[in-house]
Amino acid sequence: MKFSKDFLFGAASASYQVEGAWNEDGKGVSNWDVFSKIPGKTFEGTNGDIAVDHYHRYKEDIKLMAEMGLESYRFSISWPRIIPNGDGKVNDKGIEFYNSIIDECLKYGIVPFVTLYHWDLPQVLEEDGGWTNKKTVDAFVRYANVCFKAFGDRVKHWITFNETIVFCSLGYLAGAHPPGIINDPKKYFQSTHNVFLAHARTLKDYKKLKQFGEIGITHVFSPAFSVNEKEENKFAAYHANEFGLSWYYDPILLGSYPEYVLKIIEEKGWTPQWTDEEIEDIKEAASLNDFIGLNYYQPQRVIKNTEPIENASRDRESSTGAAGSPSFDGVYSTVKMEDKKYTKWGWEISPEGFLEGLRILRKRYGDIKIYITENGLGDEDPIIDGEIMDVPRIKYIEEHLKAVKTAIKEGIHIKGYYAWSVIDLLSWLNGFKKQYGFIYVDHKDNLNRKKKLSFYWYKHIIKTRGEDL
Ligand code: 8VR
Repeated sequence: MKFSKDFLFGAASASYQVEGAWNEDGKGVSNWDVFSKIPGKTFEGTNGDIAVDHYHRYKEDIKLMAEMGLESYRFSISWPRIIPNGDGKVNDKGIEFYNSIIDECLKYGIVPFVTLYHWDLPQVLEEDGGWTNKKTVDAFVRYANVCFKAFGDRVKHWITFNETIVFCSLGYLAGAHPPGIINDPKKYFQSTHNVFLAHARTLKDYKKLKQFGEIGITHVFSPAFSVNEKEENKFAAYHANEFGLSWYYDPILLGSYPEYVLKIIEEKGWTPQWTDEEIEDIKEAASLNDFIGLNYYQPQRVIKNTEPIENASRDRESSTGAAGSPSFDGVYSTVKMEDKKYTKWGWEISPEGFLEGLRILRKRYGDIKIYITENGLGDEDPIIDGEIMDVPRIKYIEEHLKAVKTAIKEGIHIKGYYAWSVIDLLSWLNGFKKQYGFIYVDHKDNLNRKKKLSFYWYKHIIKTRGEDL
């Protein structure tokens, strides 16, 4: 089987992780510009001031993407580049930059797939309460409208938010992302609701503009599985999926929050402050949502937790995705299993978990349109005789693309696959050590670009539409 002609083979990036030029051409300061400079917050104090300098080298980078045969480039827009203080004057130079990126893509026939929010919030808004403040919701909707009007004639694929669960939980429970708040479930749930509201209102506005593109959201897709058949562990996995999956997918795809979670947060006093009108907006927007974007890296293996809650992830080290700590509410724990394979950063490698998760998703939400918006392997790539021999990455992507193929055969409606990442880039908490790209960046030699083995491999896969997989 070949992947159909309208299936998009792509790769992704995010503004803060690639652009650099953090204070150039009128860009405002983002929460990450500030947070990454607090001692101890990032690996070896790395930050995105320069990142991989995509801001100045985008032409070279997009040319390489074209050479690879990439059909679509998923990138994000930096909000503070467009509206420096979050809610005030629009920065023409920012608009100009993304116009150039978009036009450069289109020059080669690469479809731009744009994320409006991949975590870099204008610092002014962060200081005013960030996602816990409804003002941020209004400011986001306005920013989104500015983008639709500036780019919507050429951009027909929009993602509102990237991984709400990550920036909200690491921001308000683990303290490992801005604003660095530890263990505040009330604020955590409030921030998630405000993001869903911003998503809903943005969709309503987008449809009114009649630009006839598609719009959706990207979520982490990390289904939880019980480690065995024990009832208490099966219940732990159920609980993990209600809080980690249903809480995020239900409001977007069904237009309402899951009853199980609502009941518990009510008892605990964590229910967000919301109005009937807001709940109504979320309900209405569900039918306007065109697709769901899934970022899949690994499943979670879950048991009933027996450790004190204080041992939940509360710092950088334990917040970078490896299993082994209790959930914030102390109900379940994620564990590393003897018989599974893991990456150097302790992320499980499981294409089977991917396929199984897709089946579960279909059961709950029906035949929705899906894009795999991120999937890939973080590694330290071996260099042999000057060549970057990233064979494990090829293997990883190959196995996950096979799972996508099987899912499509079963009738699951997947319309595109975006490898994370198109080029080596800054990891939020792991610096430049953790590589994901098809294109290598030489930090010892002027950030020069070099094609990896996977570059040629992905090129072949695209060209043959995955026939050999
Ligand atoms: C996703 C994020 C993306 C990347 C990839 C890979 C980290 C990283 C945590 O959660 O959307 O920005 O972020 O995962 O892993 O290392 O920077």
